[in-house]
Amino acid sequence: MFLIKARYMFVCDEAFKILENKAFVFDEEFKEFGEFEALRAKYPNAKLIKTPKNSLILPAFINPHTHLEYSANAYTLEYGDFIKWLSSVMKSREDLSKEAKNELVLNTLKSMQKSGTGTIGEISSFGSDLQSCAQSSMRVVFFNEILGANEKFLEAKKSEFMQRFKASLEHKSELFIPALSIHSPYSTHIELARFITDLAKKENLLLSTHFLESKHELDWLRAKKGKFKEWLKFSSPNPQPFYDEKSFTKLFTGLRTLFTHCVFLQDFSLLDKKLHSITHCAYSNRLLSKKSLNLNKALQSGLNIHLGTDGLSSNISLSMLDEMRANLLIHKDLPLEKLALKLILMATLYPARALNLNLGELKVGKIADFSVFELQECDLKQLPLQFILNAKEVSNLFIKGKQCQF
Ligand code: MCF
Ligand code: FE
Repeated sequence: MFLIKARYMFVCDEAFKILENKAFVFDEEFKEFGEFEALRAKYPNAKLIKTPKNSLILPAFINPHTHLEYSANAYTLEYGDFIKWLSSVMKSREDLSKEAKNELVLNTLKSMQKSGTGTIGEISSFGSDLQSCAQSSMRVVFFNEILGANEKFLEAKKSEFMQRFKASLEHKSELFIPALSIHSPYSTHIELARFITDLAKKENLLLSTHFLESKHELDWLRAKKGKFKEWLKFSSPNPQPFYDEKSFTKLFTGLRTLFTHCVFLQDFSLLDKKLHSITHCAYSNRLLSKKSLNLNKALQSGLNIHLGTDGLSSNISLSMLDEMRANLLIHKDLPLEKLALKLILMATLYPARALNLNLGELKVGKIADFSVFELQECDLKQLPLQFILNAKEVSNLFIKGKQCQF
């Protein structure tokens, strides 16, 4: 049992409660919150954890969408248009994934922990990130990805996928959660998509997919034309879309799914408020999509909207703090202080709900994933905003009550 106190705590409940000069007792879970002296008397054997004088404790960030196999990218992939980026991925993905050796992936995970992240959702394209994700102290939801549009290779794709999926199952633990990803509607044959949704139903697994990220994708699904028609000719001479927006989202009926991007989604009612959520990646959208998600409209739909960084394939940082700062700059129609509160929930409570994990909030009974930051005094109303603007690295990070070593 441990005892810790802080000048401030962001509880990260829906009301965004801030506790001042409080303490809590924890083991793998949060046990009790209250006054420091009272808790010390009640739990005399609890080990005291030292914190800086002006400290803030908040739930560890959850980044539900990363691509660690692309961590070697900087200067290689081309930005400004989605098809341009995709062509550069096709050209360089083998070299980039070779460069993303265990050591690079482990260091990337460590740098994410230093910026306060305790859980990630990793989209694994090749399986070369498996060992590092399984051996790291990070909590990882490991989304094994499938894609393939060419009819000729469907069986080969399925068996190659099953090998990766089974290898991931061998590492299953409380900190390593195997899951599934259907890459996108333009890249994944309907037979492969059904193969994955059947597996998700049978094994009760989480799903992730990229959806409506570019105007090209919308044109392809709606009007069966545009730049994707040209681009997909490498897999068949007269390509046709496998789905429209409705039939694609229908595939995920009854399945807990994270839809990443949705920049060009107009009808939010296609998604299920209980099971579906949207991962918003501001940096990635700026680099690839030419348009940003209308956050205000998306939030008003009542869906769970949360933040993710995407990979270094379309970002310069995997820090949720950097991602929040980008969000502060682009969503100008939302008042700054209010937006700051929302963004912190979009990096804690909301992704926890999307992933169905008992995390994201400082609350008795939740798993003790939390970070400690040092900060400066300021007006309480400004604190969440000032924290996002100024915070870089944690003083401490705890995952399942265990202190991470950096
Ligand atoms: O989210 C971004 C942009 N949209 C789609 N895919 C990816 C992103 N970052 C990396 N990817 C990967 C994806 O998992 O790039 C490949 C897939 O393996 C593109 S399709 C050959
Ligand atoms: Fe992505």
